[in-house]
Amino acid sequence: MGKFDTLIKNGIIVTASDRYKGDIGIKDGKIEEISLKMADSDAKKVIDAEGKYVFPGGIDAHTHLDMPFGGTFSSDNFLTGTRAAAVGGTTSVIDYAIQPIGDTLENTAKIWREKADGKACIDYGIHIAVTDTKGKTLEEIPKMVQAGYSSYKVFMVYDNMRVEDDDLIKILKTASNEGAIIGVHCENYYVIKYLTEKFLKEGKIGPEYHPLSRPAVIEGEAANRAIVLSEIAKAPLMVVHSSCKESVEEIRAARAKGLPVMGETCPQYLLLSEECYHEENFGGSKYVMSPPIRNKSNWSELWRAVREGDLQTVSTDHCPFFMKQKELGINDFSKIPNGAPGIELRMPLMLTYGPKNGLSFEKIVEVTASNPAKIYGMYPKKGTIAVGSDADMFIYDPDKKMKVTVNMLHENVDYTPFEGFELSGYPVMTLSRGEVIAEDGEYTGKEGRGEFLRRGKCTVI
Ligand code: DUC
Ligand code: ZN
Ligand code: ZN
Repeated sequence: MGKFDTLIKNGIIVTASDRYKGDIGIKDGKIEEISLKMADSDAKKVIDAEGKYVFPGGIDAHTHLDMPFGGTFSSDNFLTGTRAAAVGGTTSVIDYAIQPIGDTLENTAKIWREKADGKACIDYGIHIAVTDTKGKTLEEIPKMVQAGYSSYKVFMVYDNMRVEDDDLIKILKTASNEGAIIGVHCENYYVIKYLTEKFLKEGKIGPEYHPLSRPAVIEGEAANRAIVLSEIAKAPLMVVHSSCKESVEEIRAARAKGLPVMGETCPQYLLLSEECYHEENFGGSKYVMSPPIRNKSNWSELWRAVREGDLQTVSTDHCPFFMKQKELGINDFSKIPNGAPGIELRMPLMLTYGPKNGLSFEKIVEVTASNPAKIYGMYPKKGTIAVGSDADMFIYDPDKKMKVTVNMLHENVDYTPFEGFELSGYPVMTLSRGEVIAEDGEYTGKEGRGEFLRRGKCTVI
């Protein structure tokens, strides 16, 4: 018997820093050896990746699986969502556990583990969204960080989830003392409330008013406020889903001052524009997410920010709802469940549209895999192709041209915001801890094989 369980040969291996043709030997779920040429006889199973790329498995650090929102639940659970992720080349997710008001963080984590364990098909971590600081919430943070929940989230908007600025400072202070990072959803609650009430009173009820009720300027304002609060708390900060120039400018200015501030964006903000809200027959509701899709004048600045390192990660904010669920807001745009799918297409979209916008494949690996692993305490177990790392990878065929249509996807939802997008290549095989879990557009692994990622301390990059 060979010395490896699996050998991937002849592929072009891409990491955040390298691109070279080589062979990868895998044993017991880990990368055992990388060299220029290995013998087939060294392995029980040989995968020929000639003419293809081998990328580290994607890490989607921002998903909402099975999430309660606006009287319903996001339609992908841990089984369907992570299966779709695997087909699209993503091998780890970090999902947001939402603290039920009045509940403990420990129980919040338990609720989310029950949603995920036995269902997740790829490895998963959990960020905890702190929604209620009454009781002993803050005191729980040190032990939760020890247990592997090393990142937190705060919403500045949404009734039932948001916290006020004084609580945000306290969470920033407490979590950062433990080496955790806080991601903040930055928008101005009171302006949204004011504009929403005004539009509805004027009979302006359609999805096209969603973006008008949440203008870019209030994302910039809230990002600035979160940054100031983090400076006062001397805490690192991640501005999640930055959608526009206004918030990018705040992140950039903070970093230029030397503050430990980082930023994330998502493919929908890089590729879609606000005209989508005018799609007929309530079609605009497909794009109702927060922050909203912006004017296309933001695209070049967002791509620049990813290219030049002002933004460190590209995640999805995957939060799908069927059109039937979107209809909860047929007579009131503010009742449309916020969110859209994206978990399956992130890697193929980035690998097609990134290079057209000046991103090398190495840079794409950095923002979709290596940086999330580093920031969220998983590197080098995850996020790279290196000896000793988990054998999480996907093989990408640059000749597999595709045109996106919802029917080819595995997400549990009846539309994709990227319908009709051309793709210049596609993942043809995904491995997680050395096991082939997706091949030629189908999930082939066992259901529920994903493991909880007990993450270490976070890092500012
Ligand atoms: N934004 C969304 O669009 N959905 C879920 C949560 C969020 O912040
Ligand atoms: Zn958010
Ligand atoms: Zn989100």
